[in-house]
Amino acid sequence: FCMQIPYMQLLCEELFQSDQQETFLIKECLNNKYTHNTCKKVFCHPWQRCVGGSCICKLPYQCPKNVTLVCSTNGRTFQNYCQLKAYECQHPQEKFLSKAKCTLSEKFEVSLDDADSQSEGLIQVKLVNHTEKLFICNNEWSMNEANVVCRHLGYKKGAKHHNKKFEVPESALTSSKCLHTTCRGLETSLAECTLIERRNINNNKDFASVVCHNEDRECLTNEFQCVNEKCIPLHETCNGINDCGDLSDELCCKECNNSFHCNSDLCIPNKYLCNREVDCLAGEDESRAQEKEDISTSSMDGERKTLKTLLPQLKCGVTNHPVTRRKRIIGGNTAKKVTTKVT
Ligand SMILES: [Ca+2]
Ligand SMILES: [Ca+2]
Repeated sequence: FCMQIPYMQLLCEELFQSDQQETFLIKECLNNKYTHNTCKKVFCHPWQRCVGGSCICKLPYQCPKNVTLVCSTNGRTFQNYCQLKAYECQHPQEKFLSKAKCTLSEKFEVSLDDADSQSEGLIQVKLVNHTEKLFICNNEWSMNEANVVCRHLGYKKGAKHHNKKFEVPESALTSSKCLHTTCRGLETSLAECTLIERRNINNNKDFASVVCHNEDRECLTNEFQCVNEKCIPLHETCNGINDCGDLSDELCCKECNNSFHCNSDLCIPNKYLCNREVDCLAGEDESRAQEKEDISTSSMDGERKTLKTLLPQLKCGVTNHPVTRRKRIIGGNTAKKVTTKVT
């Protein structure tokens, strides 16, 4: 409609530009179509390697050995999570199921509870070695988790909304527990996320919901087009949350909203600061000395971190990390000790 009337076109362009100015996006950078697989922006997964600027699949044997046995959805036991993920990288139908040797016919199930649609609703999960289905708690529920739920259910672009209200069914009203869920946002199965059974405090009926992305359309002027062609509101760019699902909304940011700016113009969540994992390529998220509790929980995220520690990395702060001194040999002689003054 804008484009048909010349003076309206000008007005529209101005409007569009003012929308653009409200964001921290770097326009030239967006042309490169960076994603979570661009290793000049982010680290590749431990089951990938960086070749020519892109993360590509490792072969399972290139993974570190002997971490923890894991089971795949096809009932095969792998030596560790990295080996399974490296295999999945080339055979996407085989996904992570559980952190143990496979036992007969165990299933991890995710379903959406809504009478009218298959692609939206409250989320129910049946964990491995459990019989009951639990709803997901709504606290700390973000697009990171919603994207993983939809991807798990086969919606490649992930989620469209993560906070739509749905009617709570009878079964949920009597439920005393819910499942607290945190994901990194790039998992291919919800089973890889941290899932913790929690008492449903005060019988809160506020459960997590999701609307999965099952449409293709042009993005509006107040929307950002992700590299995977999903449309998200412009104000959700550069906020540390992987709303796109392929991270493309966080990779070209001159500043960040409520999140941390890495030197590579990537925004990461504040909770990734000094969490003993390097998230910014140059390690600036871990280079500031900060007091932080160890929040390690049992999940594949912990396993992924363990795998990452086997790769070269930086340490957080300056305290509590004794440096091993080695005598360096230069030209066959022991190097002289150099005294440096600390000011
Ligand atoms: Ca975002
Ligand atoms: Ca970090």
